Amino acid sequence: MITLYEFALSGNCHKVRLLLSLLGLDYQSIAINGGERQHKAEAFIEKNPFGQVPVLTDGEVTIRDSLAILVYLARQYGDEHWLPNQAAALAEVTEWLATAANEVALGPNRLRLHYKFGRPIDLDDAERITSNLLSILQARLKQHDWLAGAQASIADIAVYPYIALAPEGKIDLAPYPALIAWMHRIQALPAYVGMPGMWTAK
Ligand SMILES: N[C@@H](CCC(=O)N[C@@H](CS)C(=O)NCC(=O)O)C(=O)O
Repeated sequence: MITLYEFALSGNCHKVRLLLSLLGLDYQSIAINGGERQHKAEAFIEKNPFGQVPVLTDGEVTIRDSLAILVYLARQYGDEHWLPNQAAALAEVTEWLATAANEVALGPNRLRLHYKFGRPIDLDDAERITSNLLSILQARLKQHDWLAGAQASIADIAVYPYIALAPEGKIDLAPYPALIAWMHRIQALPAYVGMPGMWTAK
């Protein structure tokens, strides 16, 4: 049995929910109560010493970090296009996983934390990182349907949530039409699931 420990409003948790659904995997969701700081309680720290969600367990396996979980699910249960075997193709997917952990987290994710949840941040820095990131994504997606390779991969799943949630961080996506077309493609995948606050086609 797969179990996902999560916050409902977390984009990092959404990455995992989305891939689980796209792969048609059954799982149980355990909602962690952030207000009661359940994620910092001893029982949870045993699963993730950083005290963060998401955490996924699958039988005896426990994995922390959304990107590590995507890698696990894709390799364990997915077709090869989600996480290629060939070295250069695997590296291309990994480039975007690194972008999700760095620029996406420091840009649109931080802006949403600020505007939606009141977290103090360096606004200029987050806006500069976001604007550079969106331009790079726009350039890639103007030429290609997907971030890595010719089919959807975990590169797309890793980057997508905080881009689709960008309007909650007061980011206007209208100047990036190729990004909007890519979000349409992701939302059209069979068994796609969204979450509140995400950009959707009008
Ligand atoms: N690198 C981690 C980041 C996880 C993360 O920041 N989780 C947030 C929710 S989106 C969290 O648990 N925050 C509570 C805290 O850090 O105390 C991942 O990708 O899973």
